[in-house]
Amino acid sequence: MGFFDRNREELEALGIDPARLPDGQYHTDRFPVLHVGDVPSIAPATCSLKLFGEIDNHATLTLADIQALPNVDVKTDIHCVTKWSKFDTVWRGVRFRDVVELAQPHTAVQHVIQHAVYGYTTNLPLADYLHDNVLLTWQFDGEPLEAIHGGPLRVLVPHLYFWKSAKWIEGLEFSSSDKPGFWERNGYHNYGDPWKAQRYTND
Ligand SMILES: Nc1nc2c(c(=O)[nH]1)N[C@H]1C(S)=C(S)[C@@H](COP(=O)(O)O)O[C@H]1N2
Ligand SMILES: [Mo]
Repeated sequence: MGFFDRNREELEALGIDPARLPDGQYHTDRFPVLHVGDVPSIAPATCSLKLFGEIDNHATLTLADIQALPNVDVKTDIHCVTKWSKFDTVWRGVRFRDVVELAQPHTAVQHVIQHAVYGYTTNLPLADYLHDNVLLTWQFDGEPLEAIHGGPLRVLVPHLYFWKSAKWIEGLEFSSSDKPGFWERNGYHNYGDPWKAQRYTND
């Protein structure tokens, strides 16, 4: 039996349904760290989020402004395209859709591009940001989000591969046209649904 089958058996032995693992994924209790470039050191006091593009409210929100929106706790599984999945991760943040509402996008907007430090970007349809579990988050497992995991502030889009969740988020661009992001321009799928194994461009 190979590694992936053993990994699923381990889950069953723990009383966890292996059907929670998308095809080709294995579960881990660790929290791997993955990104391009260095870990930036951003003080919470200087952390901000610029809303731009086709919107009525061109605002720059401070971390405090964001934290003043209704806070929610989300417990969810996450799936990285490098094949690890982690179950029952717990995050506190604000619903992304509350920030969309604040931005007041024009009716033509169909895409939101996440802009993070060092030019990392990732794109998704506006509709994907409206789900209950999609957050702007500053807290993992009851503790302030560590810089290595994107602190002070990152995006969480748990229903897609984890590259769609930008760490060190600093801007949200609202657009009527799609703008493929960093990995999307470099061979990865434009959408990235782990349940359809949408890893590479033509998957
Ligand atoms: N700003 C930024 N965000 C990023 C990345 C990155 O390189 N830069 N990598 C993505 C990828 S490929 C993954 S798998 C997750 C990893 O998040 P983690 O390090 O907290 O596990 O962050 C995503 N967000
Ligand atoms: Mo990733």
